[in-house]
Amino acid sequence: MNKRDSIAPQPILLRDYVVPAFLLDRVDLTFELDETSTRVSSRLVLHRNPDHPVSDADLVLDGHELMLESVLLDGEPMSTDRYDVDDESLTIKGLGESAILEITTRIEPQKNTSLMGLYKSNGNFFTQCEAEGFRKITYYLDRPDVMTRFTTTIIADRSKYPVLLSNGNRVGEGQYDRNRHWVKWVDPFKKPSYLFALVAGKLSCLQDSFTTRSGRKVALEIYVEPQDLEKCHHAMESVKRSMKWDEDVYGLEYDLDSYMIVAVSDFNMGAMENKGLNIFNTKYVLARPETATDADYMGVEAVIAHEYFHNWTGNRVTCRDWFQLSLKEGLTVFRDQEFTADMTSRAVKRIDDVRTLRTAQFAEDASPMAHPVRPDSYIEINNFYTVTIYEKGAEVVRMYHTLLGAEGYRKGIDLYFKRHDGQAVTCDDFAAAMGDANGFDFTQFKRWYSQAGTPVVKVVSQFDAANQTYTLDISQTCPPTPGQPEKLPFHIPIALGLLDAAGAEIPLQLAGEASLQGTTRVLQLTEASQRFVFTGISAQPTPSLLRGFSAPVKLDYPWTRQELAFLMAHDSDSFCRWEASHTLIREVLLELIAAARASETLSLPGELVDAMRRALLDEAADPALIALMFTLPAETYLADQVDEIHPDAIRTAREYLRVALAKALRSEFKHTYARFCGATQAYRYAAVDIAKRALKNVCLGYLTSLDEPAFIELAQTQFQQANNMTDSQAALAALVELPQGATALADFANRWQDDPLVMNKWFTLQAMDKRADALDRVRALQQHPAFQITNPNKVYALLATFCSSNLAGFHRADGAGYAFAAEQILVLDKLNPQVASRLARSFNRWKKLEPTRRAQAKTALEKLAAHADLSRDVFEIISKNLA
Ligand code: 0A1
Ligand code: ZN
Repeated sequence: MNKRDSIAPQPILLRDYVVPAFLLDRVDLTFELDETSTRVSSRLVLHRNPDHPVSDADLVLDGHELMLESVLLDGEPMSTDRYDVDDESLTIKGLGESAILEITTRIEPQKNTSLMGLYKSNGNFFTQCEAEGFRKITYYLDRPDVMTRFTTTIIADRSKYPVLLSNGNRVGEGQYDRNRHWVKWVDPFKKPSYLFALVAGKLSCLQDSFTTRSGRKVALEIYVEPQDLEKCHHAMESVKRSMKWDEDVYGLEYDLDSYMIVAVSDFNMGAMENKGLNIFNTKYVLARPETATDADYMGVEAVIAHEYFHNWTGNRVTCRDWFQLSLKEGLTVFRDQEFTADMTSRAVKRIDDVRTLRTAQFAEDASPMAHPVRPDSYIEINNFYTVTIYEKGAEVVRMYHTLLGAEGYRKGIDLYFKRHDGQAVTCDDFAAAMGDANGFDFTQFKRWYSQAGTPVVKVVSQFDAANQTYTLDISQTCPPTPGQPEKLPFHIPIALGLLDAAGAEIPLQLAGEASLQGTTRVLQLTEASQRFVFTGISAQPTPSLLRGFSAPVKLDYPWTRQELAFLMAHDSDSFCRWEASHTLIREVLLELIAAARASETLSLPGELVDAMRRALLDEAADPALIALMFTLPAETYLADQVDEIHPDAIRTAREYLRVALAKALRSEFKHTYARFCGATQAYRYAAVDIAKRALKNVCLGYLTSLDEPAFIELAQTQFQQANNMTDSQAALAALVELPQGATALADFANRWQDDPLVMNKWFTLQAMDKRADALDRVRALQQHPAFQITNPNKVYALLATFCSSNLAGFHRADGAGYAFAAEQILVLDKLNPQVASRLARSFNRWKKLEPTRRAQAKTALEKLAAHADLSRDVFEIISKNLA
């Protein structure tokens, strides 16, 4: 990396962890908010940490982009020679056992486009402190293992900022001077700085309440811009459902008098669990049928639950350091997944989650950014809010649940809270609580935290008619990942069942067992290879493997197409029924991709058509599952299944299959569309209705791909008459690439130009355009008045969608997509490094591209790397890609 090397950002290492030199007894903050500069005064009551190895260590407070006004030690002004200030910190030498420091700084939130620390959005003030944003507000021990009680006083213009919020309980308010008022908040719970929040502005509030099971009444408040107040009801219902569920399933009650949610339209991520004052991207709060799809409704419910659940898993018990991020995130994602499964359809939720895991996390595991669930090094922690930490982390927690059963899992959770409430702990502490509560040894299991990569589990089966046994030889391997050439065997729970020739479940008994033990068994694979022998099996069974996706692995089993069709029709495990269809389609697609590369004629295998027809016509089946069976795997997922990526062959194959299925099942799709086409019914957010809409819209997609006037009219009619965004968006998606698409897009924009969240959908649909000029369209759309480069949602909707999901569009043979991405990354890096870094990840697959594109991508990456002033965020992605 040439001249950069000398000044290249250095990685932070887990093995360098040292406890903090000082601890905080309390902190009092005062904010004087103003249009041109904000003054932050903090009073820190500190004492030395007796556990720190150096007894006279300096106090090093983190601080970034701050203007220091004054420092007082124990009430006396400190002369400037008693402390050092640099770009990252304020260092104070020679402190005694305890000290009271009063520090005043100035900041300019109105200029802050990184959306970290204190910033403005649509005229209001917001904060984002996780992971290291608090240091952009004031000098502080900005690390999660320093927990203390906060009081916060906010002073601001009363007419511009009538609402002043922070964590905990409101204990006082008043008039400060002629125009300004103040509000004081006290948070009774100790917390790390990353959970601090402040909001000030003109906001309207939806109020409600929840009475906890012990009878305490909690005020629920959702704050939004006034025009959005009517879009908060679904969010409020979701809060109440989450509170109830956490009491019922985990025995956990809310602990403050009020629970506040604030929606902001400029936000880097989904939402943030600040104590008592969650701050949300508007995308995960606002919903009404005309503007939000079923997926949006589910997203709101899931993210509300996620942030609410963090109150215990994250806030009451937090992380010792950022390497332990999955301690709170993996656990909280598992909790929100189970909540959604209980609120909607368990099978559908599991399939959705597995699809995300496979498309995004398996891809990450195979990329230069691969890292373990507990990484051991990072350059920029903001780059580690990844699908590995979140989704794979949730799979790890799910495996404890699978290995221990619901009751044992709950015992482990109870012990975890009993031991660690109020503490900042590690993934090892979590594993210890799970193990100790159950007498279960998780030593080997913990390799899931330290080893990156997706294990491959190979199964070989053998039926022995003479001995009536069925033998499974199961072995595991894991491909190398950066810094980890060799892996040790994982502890893998493999849930499975066996079906007889009629499709019925066979009761199972392993050799050596005294009796039959159910029809679904969880085998524990701990060796590199192991043999399992089932006895009393009288005829060749069909195995149903990895039921419910019991481990985040790739399964290698030589299914025949007949077996897959059989499982699609008969498996009692809904996940495996879908999985069989997915495997069948994937295999067909891989053959089609190979044929497309070789310029051979493509053809559709009869077994697939028959199996899919049977599924579509099965009126007893859940329409949501059928819809999922007909949802073809993403181009990016297919790119991860081949040795060398030829984007055009992938697109040709996938489009061929779509149209060929539509031709083969034309009348069945037509019939099914008609069956579920209750367009005039009132919208309900209910699993049964969502399922019908999903299948109906899948059918519409196939039918319009036939390019027949009658079906295009069907889509146009649905587009015009839809009373909900699910149907409207699906119809628009079906039309976009047709000649009729332009009018539909214009109508849509005309109707929704003032609704930023709806306009995001409009940008996304066009970013996914499969026509050859997609890049030109994306460039043109950047000039649209609704596009703003400073708004992360807009960048994700248009630029990130194009670069990371429009495979053939972005990976153009001429390299124009790469040049475009590089140019946008540089622009964004100056405004918002986190967003820039997300875009930079679009290059993660570059090493697997066919040679021409690989060379083009490399050139673009090298050009980026040559910029000496990249943020740490982008530097880390680019340098790891080039390593
Ligand atoms: N803890 C949040 C995620 C989050 C992380 C960083 C943020 O700012 C850069 C914002 C939110 C969650 O898991 O919901
Ligand atoms: Zn989270």
